[in-house]
Amino acid sequence: MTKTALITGATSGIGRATACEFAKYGIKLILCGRRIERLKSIQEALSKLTDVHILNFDVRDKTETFNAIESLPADFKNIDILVNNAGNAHGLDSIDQGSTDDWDAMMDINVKGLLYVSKAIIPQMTERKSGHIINIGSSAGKEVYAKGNVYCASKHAVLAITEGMRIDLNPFNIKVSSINPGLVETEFSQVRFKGNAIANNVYKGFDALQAEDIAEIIYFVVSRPKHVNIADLLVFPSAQANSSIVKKEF
Ligand code: NDP
Ligand code: 8X3
Repeated sequence: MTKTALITGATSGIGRATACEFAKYGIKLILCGRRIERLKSIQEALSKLTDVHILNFDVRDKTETFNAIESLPADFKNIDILVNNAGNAHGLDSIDQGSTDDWDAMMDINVKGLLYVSKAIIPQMTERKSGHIINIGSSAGKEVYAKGNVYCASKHAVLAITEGMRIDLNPFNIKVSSINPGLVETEFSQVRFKGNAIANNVYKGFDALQAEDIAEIIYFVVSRPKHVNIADLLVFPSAQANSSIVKKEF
């Protein structure tokens, strides 16, 4: 039977690549993000392969999030796969220098946004006693690096929430998986450094992971047989050995 997946942060990077990967296999898609024009153009491109519905909301806004998911048409209502991917780092500063606005953004988007989207979707999964939730964490959720403080905390929280979800949702046959990438070349650094030119240096001379690498892994995880759950996966580029190796001064 055709599955339906909801992907947050589908306008860019890992989320967009995952949408393209899923579309190849005919998975029906609900694509979410704030940038509506991007959502429309991705919808147009992928509609040649599968059915695509778009939802335009900010995961920081609880009401918007619940209303958007509530608004899904009947043929997109039963979500089999939730990919909680929306998120970013904001700033790279030592704890004494960090901006409280950046801290708010990371906790509100990466942690609370993930919770709001999950809360809106989990009841229909528990009712049907099936589903698969993929939370995109980070190597930063396993190991703290210099100046990563609050971003690392947000991703440690994602890992803890993932583990809690796996325990609580196990009686409902819902699989919960955490995928934790190292450095992936996306718009991530443009956001972290707020468009500053130093963002261009992050991937220079470094063979980073590409969004498609992670998308293929996500598809692999969701396409395992019913009795197999890949619970927690850490993936680095070959050139990266741990969380701090790439944290040079940009
Ligand atoms: P991108 O910046 O390319 O993509 C981030 C996505 O998140 C965009 O689609 C953006 O959509 C969405 N997003 C951001 N803020 C909000 C918001 N408030 N409401 C709704 N959507 C939002 O980065 P990546 O693809 O790299 O990041 C995806 C995930 O992967 C993140 O959780 C990130 O922490 C994680 N990750 C990234 C790594 C990397 O090195 N790139 C490594 C490890 C983990 P829009 O702006 O349209 O709303
Ligand atoms: C994003 C990767 O190493 O910049 O989670 O924290 S890193």
